[in-house]
Amino acid sequence: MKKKIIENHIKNIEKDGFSIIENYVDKKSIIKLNKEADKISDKINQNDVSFKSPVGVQSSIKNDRIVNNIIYFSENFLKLATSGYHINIISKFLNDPYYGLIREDLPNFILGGANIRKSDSSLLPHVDVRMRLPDNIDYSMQCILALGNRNQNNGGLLVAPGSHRDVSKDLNYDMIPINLKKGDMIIFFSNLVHATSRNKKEASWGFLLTYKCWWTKPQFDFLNMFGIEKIRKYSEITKTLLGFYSCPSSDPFASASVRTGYNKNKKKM
Ligand SMILES: O=C(O)CCC(=O)C(=O)O
Repeated sequence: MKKKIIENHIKNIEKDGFSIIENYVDKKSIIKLNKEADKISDKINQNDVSFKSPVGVQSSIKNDRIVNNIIYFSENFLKLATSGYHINIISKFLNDPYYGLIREDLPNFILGGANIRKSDSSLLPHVDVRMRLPDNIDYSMQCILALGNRNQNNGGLLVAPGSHRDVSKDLNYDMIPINLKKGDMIIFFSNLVHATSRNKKEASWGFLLTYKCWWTKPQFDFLNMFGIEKIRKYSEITKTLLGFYSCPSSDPFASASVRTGYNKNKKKM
């Protein structure tokens, strides 16, 4: 049953560049996650000098409520980012088939970033990759889990279906709105042209996830952020996604192969 569902999402993503998992997270959990999101966000002072605003196209959302690395503050968000069948779907695209040191049916890609944002301001059409490659060469994917209804009236996502296979720098496409209900998750290629609509109603939280091939530059150094001792306690899949098995070593005697497998737990910092 799950296999068929996963295959259908893979087909949608290949064709359109995105797919929507409806009711991915149940309503009760969504209520809890919203409460937690509000609580964590209330504690963070975005006006503090240590809070770094988004840059480039993303600077338009600098005044929105944002919690970068929500997974650092919440085990519930970390669990959502590192488990569930969206990981199986993404493995199809981002797993390195030559990795060799982790079982092929398990993820060997990494989590690039995981933040929450309230959809107050809109984002212009953009892609979140530095190279738009033709054919089936993909190295970065994103997910948005809607913690409230997110649609064309309250800052929801707009996408240009099929644009993930274009290499043009001109991002002038016809866009369609993605109307997510709370608990729905969209998975899309980071090279799919996307934007967000203007918010005319009440903004809501979105949990924004970026996953990347293990060999790309990570957005965050989770090993140092969480601390190696804490990371060691997580499951093998969580460790992999946090970069534990593919982190460049600072040990001059370490192997030149950056990637390692589950049996090698003695990573030196
Ligand atoms: O916050 C959103 O809903 C979309 C965010 C987005 O487009 C991005 O992070 O690239």
